[in-house]
Amino acid sequence: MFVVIEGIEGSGKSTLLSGLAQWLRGRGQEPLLTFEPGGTPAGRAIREVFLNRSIAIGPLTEAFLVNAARAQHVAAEIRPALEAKRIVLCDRFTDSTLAYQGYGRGVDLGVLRTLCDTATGGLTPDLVFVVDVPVTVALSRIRTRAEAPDRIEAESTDFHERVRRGFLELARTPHHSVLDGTLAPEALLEEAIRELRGHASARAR
Ligand code: Z5A
Repeated sequence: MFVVIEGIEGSGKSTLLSGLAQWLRGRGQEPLLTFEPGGTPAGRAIREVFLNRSIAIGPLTEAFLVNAARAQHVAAEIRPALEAKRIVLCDRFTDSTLAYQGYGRGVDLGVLRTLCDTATGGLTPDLVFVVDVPVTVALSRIRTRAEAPDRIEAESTDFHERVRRGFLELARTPHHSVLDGTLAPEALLEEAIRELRGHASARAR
């Protein structure tokens, strides 16, 4: 089963992903925990360029970079794990490209869908959690960090609002589940586990 967690930065995705992984391990599973852009040595190298504000790149280049990392990630990590019947928990996937480079940067959504489909070879998640929080809440969480803001973090509040709207529009499908990211971490995890269980039993029927 391929599960993706999406949302604006600071929404609590990584915290939720760790909680889900721990819960699955407690049930004897060995999930693959992974993230984008990254997930492979090539992906991590691409991520350095992607997030580094001192290297000038345009929106289309951003889209190509994340999809170059994704092609390697899907081929080398995600597909083999799924073929081995492992649950894959991935922090961000193609919706992030549509939300950030599409809704945020203005790259044509049709072009982005073609790029993403090419990179994934048509692989789509079974379930996408969208952890939704107001931009002000998310930004206040990440502004406590010591590191300088990266290329995306440095963007305006308007940009992050467009990205949030994008995630919510993209979530109007049966394989998406929007979670309230203002809940306490434990309550958010409970919600996600409930959804995951419901989804897994629907798949088993
Ligand atoms: N990007 C893109 O543009 N296009 C693409 O196709 C892809 C990505 C795949 C990667 O950033 C950037 O790449 C990302 C989009 C872009 N940039 N942005 N913005 P990243 O990997 O460095 O980081 P991130 O994925 O955006 O998220 P993050 O910084 O790791 O945040 P998070 O995972 O959403 O949240 P967290 O780390 O779990 O929690 C953040 C803080 O909130 C932390 O202090 C927690 O203790 C706290 N927290 C967590 N949960 C809660 C709850 N429930 N309540 C209260 N406080 C909480």
